[in-house]
Amino acid sequence: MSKSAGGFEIDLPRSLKAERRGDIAILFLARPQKRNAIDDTTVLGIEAFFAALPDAIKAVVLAGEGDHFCAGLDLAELTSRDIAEGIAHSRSWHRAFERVEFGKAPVIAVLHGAVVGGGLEIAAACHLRVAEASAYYALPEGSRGIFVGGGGAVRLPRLIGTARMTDMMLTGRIYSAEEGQAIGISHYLVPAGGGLAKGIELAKQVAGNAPMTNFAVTHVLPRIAAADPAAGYLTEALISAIAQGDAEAKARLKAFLEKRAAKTVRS
Ligand code: 1HE
Repeated sequence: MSKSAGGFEIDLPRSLKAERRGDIAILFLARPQKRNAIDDTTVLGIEAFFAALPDAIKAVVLAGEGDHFCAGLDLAELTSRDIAEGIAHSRSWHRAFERVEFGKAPVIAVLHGAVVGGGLEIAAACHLRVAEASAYYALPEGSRGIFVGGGGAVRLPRLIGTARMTDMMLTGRIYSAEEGQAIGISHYLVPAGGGLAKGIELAKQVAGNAPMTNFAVTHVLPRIAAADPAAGYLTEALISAIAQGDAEAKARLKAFLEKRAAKTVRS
C-alpha cells in the first residue's frame, strides 16, 4: 500500500498509481510485469479510488503502465475459486466498475497494446476511449473455458453489438486498433505514444463543462437509453429542465448571447 498516493488521501495497492494534475486525476494500472492483469487487490483498489475521488476532481484518465493496457483477469487467482467464490468475485468487479461508470467524474480510458478480457471490460465502463495504434481487443475467455464476469456481457453488446461479441468469444477474434475504431470501441485513434496526451486534453475539455451537464450525460443518458421510450422521453424532459435551470447554464447562455462564448465552428 502507498499512502496518499499522488496527492490522494487513500491507500492504493502497489498495482495502482495515481497522479493529480489540477482538477484531473490520472489512475495507472501499474503492474506491467504481469501485463496489468487485475487481481483481487487491484479490483478493491479501483473501487476505493473512485469511491474516494475528491469533489475537486472533474475528470479522470485511466491508463496502463508498460506495453499493454491490461491483460484482463489475473488467471493465477482464478484456479483456486469454487462456484460461490466465483460469483462473489464477479460481483466485486461489478461493484468496482459501477464506481467507474457511475462515479463523480467522467472517465477517459487510454488504450494501448493488449486490451483483453477484463481489460476490455473496464475500458467499456469508461465514458470515452482513446486508442493508440498498438491497441488490440479480444475476449480470450472463450478459449480459457470461462465467461466474462466484469460487466462485459452488459456493456460490450451496447458498444459493439451482441453479434460481434458472440464472434469474439466463440472464435477468439482479435480486432486491431483501426478495426476497434471502426466498430465503435474507441472514440479517438492516435499514433503510438500519443494516448496519454490526448486523454489529458479530453479530460481538461470535459472538466470545463457545467457539472450538471456531465452528471446528465454520465448518469442520466445511459438510463434513458436503456429505458422504454415513454419513460425515456419523460426523464429527458426532467433532466433537461434541471440542467437549464442551473445557474451555470444561465451564465453560459448569457455569455453566448452577449457574444462572449465560443461559437460551434469547425476548426
Ligand atoms: C498474467 C496474465 C493474466 C500475463 N493473468 N498473469 N487474459 C488472457 O487470457 C490474456 C493472457 N495474457 C496474454 O495473452 C499475454 O500475457 C499478453 C498478450 C497480454 C502479453 O504477452 P507478453 O509476451 O508480453 O507477456 P507474457 O510473457 O505472456 O506475460 C508476462 C507475465 O505476465 C507472465 O508471468 P511470469 O511470472 O511468467 O513473468 C504471465 O503469466 C503474466 N500474465 N497475463 C495472470 N491475465 C472478470 S472476468 C474477466 C475474465 C478475463 O479477463 S479472461 C482473459 C484473461
